[in-house]
Amino acid sequence: MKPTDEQAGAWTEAFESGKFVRKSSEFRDYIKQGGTFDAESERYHLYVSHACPWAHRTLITRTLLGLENHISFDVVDWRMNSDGCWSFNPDEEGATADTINGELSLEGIYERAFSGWNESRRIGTVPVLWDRQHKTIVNNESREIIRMFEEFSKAGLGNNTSLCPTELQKEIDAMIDANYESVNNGVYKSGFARTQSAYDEAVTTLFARLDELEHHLDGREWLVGEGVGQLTEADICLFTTLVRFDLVYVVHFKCNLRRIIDYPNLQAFVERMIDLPGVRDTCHWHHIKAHYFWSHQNINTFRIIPLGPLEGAHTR
Ligand SMILES: N[C@@H](CCC(=O)N[C@@H](CS)C(=O)NCC(=O)O)C(=O)O
Repeated sequence: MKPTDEQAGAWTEAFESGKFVRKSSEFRDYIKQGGTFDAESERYHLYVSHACPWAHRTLITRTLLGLENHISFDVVDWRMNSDGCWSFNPDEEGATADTINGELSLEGIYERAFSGWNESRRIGTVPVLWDRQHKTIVNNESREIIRMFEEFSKAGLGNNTSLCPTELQKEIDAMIDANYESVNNGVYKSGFARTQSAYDEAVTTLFARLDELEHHLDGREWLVGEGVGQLTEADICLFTTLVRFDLVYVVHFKCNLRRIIDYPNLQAFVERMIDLPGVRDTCHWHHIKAHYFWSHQNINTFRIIPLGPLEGAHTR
């Protein structure tokens, strides 16, 4: 269950000529019917942060696939310390203890799955999918975790819907790919840029893609599929970034050419997603806002949390 040397390595900030480069995730096993990690009820557990767009994907997918009674979860404190480490703090509203392993920090979970983790220079990220049976991390890459949740439907668990029907899989993957570097990771590349040119490039690419998506959503409800489209993983992956945009990224990551509220189709898309059953309950505005402005002291020295915006997805 150990990550390979190639896969391993801290996610965080490897900078190449002032550009933020995201490291790849370390644990890449898969839930598969009849496999080492079989799709079974009450066997798997998610560790998430409500602040994190990547972790948010997994909670929304869990809800939309009706897996609430099959996959449990714990929530870290919104405060990420200066080393980039997450901790458990049940006294914080919306956060929990580690109810499975009793650890005080996420690093403890990683150490359990990979002995020597704490001595390595790696830093544990959320989301984490934990297997109670093998007492290890199955996977810590959001895109793969949401895809493997489909296996539960195949095992007759959940509400028998699919967010990645086979006939749309290619289109879904192409859409997720097209939005990943430009938008999902693009906001981080903008915010963590250490040169003007790296920032300029990230922001220009980000808004060029948002313009395209605004156009793409003309007359459509969802990103992929015939006609108005149908709800898929691609929508979830875009949504968790867009819903944080006006609240955080415009100011904190300097993504300020426009706001999402200035794009009628993107704003309508965000609202459509929030109105899906159960999705609003996965949005924890305080965790989102407080986390970014407090945790990245390198770009917000005095940890001042802005009061606004007065209106946006979070006030709906
Ligand atoms: N590729 C990962 C990225 C996960 C990730 O970077 N999560 C962030 C929170 S938004 C994290 O835990 N970072 C730890 C740190 O900043 O040290 C995924 O999509 O699951």
